[in-house]
Amino acid sequence: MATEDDDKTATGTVSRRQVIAQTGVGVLSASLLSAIPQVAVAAPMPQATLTGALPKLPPHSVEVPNGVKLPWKKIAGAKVFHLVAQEVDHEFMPGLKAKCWGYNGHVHGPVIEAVEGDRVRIYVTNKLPAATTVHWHGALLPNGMDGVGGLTQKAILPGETYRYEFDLKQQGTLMYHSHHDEMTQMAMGLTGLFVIHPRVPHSRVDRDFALMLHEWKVEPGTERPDPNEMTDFNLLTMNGKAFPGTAPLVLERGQKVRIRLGNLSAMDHHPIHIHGHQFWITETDGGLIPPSARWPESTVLVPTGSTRTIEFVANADGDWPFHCHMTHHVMNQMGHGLPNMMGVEPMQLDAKAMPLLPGYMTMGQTGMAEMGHMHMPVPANSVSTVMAKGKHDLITMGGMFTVIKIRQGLKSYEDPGWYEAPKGTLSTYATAAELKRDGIVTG
Ligand SMILES: [Cu+2]
Repeated sequence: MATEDDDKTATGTVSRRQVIAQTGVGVLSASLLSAIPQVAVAAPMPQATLTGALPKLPPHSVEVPNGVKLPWKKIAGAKVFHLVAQEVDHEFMPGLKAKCWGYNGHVHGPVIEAVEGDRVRIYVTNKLPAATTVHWHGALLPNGMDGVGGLTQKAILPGETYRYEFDLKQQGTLMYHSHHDEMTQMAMGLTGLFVIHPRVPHSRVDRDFALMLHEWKVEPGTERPDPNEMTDFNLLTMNGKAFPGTAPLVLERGQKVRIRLGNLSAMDHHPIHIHGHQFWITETDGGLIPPSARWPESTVLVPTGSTRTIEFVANADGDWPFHCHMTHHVMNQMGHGLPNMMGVEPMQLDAKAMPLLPGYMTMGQTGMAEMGHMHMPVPANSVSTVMAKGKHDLITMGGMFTVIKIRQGLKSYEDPGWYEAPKGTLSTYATAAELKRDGIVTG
């Protein structure tokens, strides 16, 4: 069985643990559960002016936060890759692990990176307990290389290795995934991104990131994702990580940035939103959007089975959220069977329940953020709903969420820590003098 070796990065620390009981109450000792872009034209955007102190990235190089790229070697004119489908001990975030299925020891699989016009030869070895195939999602290729079990090829049995070989006739952000028992195998994690750079660059960027979006059901206390889940996903990830397990995207101010987003979630699209900036949507998995047809956005909808690529200039310092805007996708391990406790006055209920259930406490009556301040135990292999510690307080989001950290004068792309807001640029408690000056009556 493979283990991951590159899962060290986290933007927050696990400092508090708590849980939401299925009934909407927490019981300390009981079994608990689940709980317009700055540029005015579509393209091109201005180039960044950099100091030269930062690491130079090679051409045709995509960065994979929390992930890796698949190595290759050139043999007789072909780029040769080797994917190994296997069970992987995967950590979604500190405190939450599961036995998933991935490739080459990673969930999701390593990003395959190549250049338009390349001939690729990709060997796939099946070390899973079940038959599998690999489909090259979005690729223009011979039918027999399409990787659809039963239809275009025999399934790859456990222990077998198959060869896929084709010319890359396009550029863009594609994906790869199992196309055999799809429901089970993709829910277990058998997906990856396939980036094909154009032979002649159509727009130059300083940074080029690849993020795969996914959704999972991992019942607290269990060790495997549940592939039968259709609606109640409790773990939403970017590159296999749930915040605070996601690595920040660290940018030098002024850099031009591309982010490629792929989505192979079972059932959901993800509207991915950026703070403090605007971007252009430049590509789909069908290729480049002509500049005249692009439009500016701060949220891009990434349908399942699709990729979307955005480009923007990182022109404002700060710690900016970059996250799915479906609010249940930015919580960790929510139990969706919770009753609505909003507005409930719990005092009498608590008084009556205490003698029967020592430690009993009603929770959720003003929302979920309160959970973050309670020190509650959680079941084995589960995490709290709200738990990331930020600079100013708890961050009341998790899941499909990361932080874009923009600074000036970076020496490296390591996490620079939290942003220090310059004097006069931080929202703070309004003073009595300010309220009086502006005629604000607070009641
Ligand atoms: Cu989402």
